[in-house]
Amino acid sequence: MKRREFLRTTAAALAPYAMPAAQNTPNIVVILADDVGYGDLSCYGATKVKTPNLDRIAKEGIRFTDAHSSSATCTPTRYSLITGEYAWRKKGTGILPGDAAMIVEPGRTTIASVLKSAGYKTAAVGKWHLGLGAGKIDWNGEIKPGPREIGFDYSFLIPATGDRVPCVYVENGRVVGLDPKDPIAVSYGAPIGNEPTGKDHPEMLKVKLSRGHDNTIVNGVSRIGYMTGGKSARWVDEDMADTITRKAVGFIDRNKSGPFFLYFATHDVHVPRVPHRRFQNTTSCSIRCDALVQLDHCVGEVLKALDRNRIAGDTLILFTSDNGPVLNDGYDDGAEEKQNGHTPAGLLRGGKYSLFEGGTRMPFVLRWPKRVKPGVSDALLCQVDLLSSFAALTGQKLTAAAAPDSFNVLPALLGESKTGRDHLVEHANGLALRIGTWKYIPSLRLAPKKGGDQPAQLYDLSQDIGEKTNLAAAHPARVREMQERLQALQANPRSRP
Ligand code: NG6
Ligand code: CA
Repeated sequence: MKRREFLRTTAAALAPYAMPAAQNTPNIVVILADDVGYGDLSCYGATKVKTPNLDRIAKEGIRFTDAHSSSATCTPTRYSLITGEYAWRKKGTGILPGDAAMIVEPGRTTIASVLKSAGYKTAAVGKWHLGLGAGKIDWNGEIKPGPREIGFDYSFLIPATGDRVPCVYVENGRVVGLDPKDPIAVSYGAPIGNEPTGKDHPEMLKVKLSRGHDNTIVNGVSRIGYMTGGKSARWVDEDMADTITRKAVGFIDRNKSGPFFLYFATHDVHVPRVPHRRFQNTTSCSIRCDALVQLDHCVGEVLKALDRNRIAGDTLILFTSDNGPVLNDGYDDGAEEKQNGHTPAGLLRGGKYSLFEGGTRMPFVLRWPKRVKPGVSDALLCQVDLLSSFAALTGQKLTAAAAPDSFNVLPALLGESKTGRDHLVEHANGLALRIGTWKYIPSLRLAPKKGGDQPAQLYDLSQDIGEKTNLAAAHPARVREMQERLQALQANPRSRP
């Protein structure tokens, strides 16, 4: 008996409620990139930038063409992926400041807790952005609750985003490299400390500002929020991708006998885009593309770790992104001017913050050599479905209250069915509804400076993937039906069948 099987058998014997058959407990690696759009990878048609490692996953696995993040911004998408609940059902799940309390209740069923009860070792590495602690955080002590309280055995986190303080890593609830004589303080209100800010010292900045981000300067980049202290613990943006990748690979190496679940949330290609020097100026389509190449390299390091440990065949690896692309997101780093024909959302309309498909339709490639046949799938899927699907895969039962919007789409994920969900609620600053390839966006009342009132929109994505021709006037019955369905989905606290 191989060591891996032996360990599984032993784990199964010790945990009578978790009796997974070996072929149903692959290692699972979910790589969630940041602000990477549908057209950003060469396997999705990009030509100005090459992403060979991601292309390898696509070639050896399934490339999904209609898979979605649950929202067009980061925090709500991550909340949904972890909890299996649409974030718009719950107040306080919008983009969080860096000192927010954790928005996932400790003890709740999460993607990590489900896999943990199936005998997995679990880890979250990289961008968190779901809040930490229960109120006012003391960054100098144990930061709790955090990932451990929702099912992750190990964590190494960027607490919020690269553009928000505190600019430090938190490993298993402690700031890494902190000198107790130089304690950290953080403020998202009044300025604190006497360090230079981007507002007063734009000449000190290595990345120019366009909107916001003009508080404390850390490593030559000014951020949202003020921080003092923690000098020895502050990250260096140029090293961030290597640092978190090393932690992800370290977790794989330590747990190669499996099964393990790694949630690896990269920071690329979110702002501030400050890739390592070896990636800067390596593409013809701006620093954003340089960051994409860095991201692809990090994915390659994960693939190498699986190969080196001879566990690639037994590992389900999935790559996707948290929301659509944006060029200028508050820093003027030249991305807007220097695309050179690169189209981050491909043929889709909209991007980050948008209810059009570019907001939530994501690159989504999945490989599991021992079980999944390579191919392309147009099944409608959402990241909110991963929880139920992985529960089904590993034989875990969910209570009726758990994961209220997470569908078991395992057959579609594994390429055994072409059908995913029948419908999906898409979320940005409002809600939209997909039923099959039909897309409905309700009428919106907007201030004149935001474009004024918008009529209801209806698109047939099978003919019009770019959402150019509004068919609402031609199909009043369908509009009414979709409007009622969307209202019902909002009124009912759960949509899981
Ligand atoms: C916005 C920030 C943007 C980005 C975003 C969150 C400004 C002007 N804009 O408020 O830079 O941080 O929040 O991005 O500050 S997300 O991908 O984490 O949702
Ligand atoms: Ca994002």
